[in-house]
Amino acid sequence: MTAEETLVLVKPDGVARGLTGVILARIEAKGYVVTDLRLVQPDRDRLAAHYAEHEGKPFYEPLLEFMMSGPSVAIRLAGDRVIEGFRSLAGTTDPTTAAPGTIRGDLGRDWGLAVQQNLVHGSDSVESATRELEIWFS
Ligand code: DAT
Ligand code: MG
Repeated sequence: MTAEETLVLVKPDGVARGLTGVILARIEAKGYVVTDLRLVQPDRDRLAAHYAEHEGKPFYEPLLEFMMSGPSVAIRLAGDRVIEGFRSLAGTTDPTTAAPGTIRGDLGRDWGLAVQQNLVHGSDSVESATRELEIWFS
């Protein structure tokens, strides 16, 4: 049986702040396996596909602008229950209140912007993971 897979992104803030290594170290220390990894400068079409569920929300345009502001590191990650497990490692969306011990809680903060810069993305379901891996690794 094939292990579950998820898409993780180290977003432009994480790459720009030089945190790719510490984020990868946390993922590897947890025991998940990186099976593919690439530095990607996404265009608007790729991001619109990735964030389709958020179209029309107040933070949508700022989110796309932020995600186009620099490269992200796209990671294909494998392991049993990796979708749930990485979301737990990442912490909740708002970095101000994300639990200490999580990536967002330890390494992120509010910068007073229209969109939260919270360092990482992780797929939220098997369906999302399949869709998002195709978007970033095709
Ligand atoms: P997550 O990344 O935790 O799955 P999401 O899918 O709801 O969160 O939103 C995508 C990104 O958009 C999120 O990582 C940060 C930003 N965001 C979400 N809700 C926001 C809000 N209310 N205000 C500002 N930015 C927000
Ligand atoms: Mg999400």
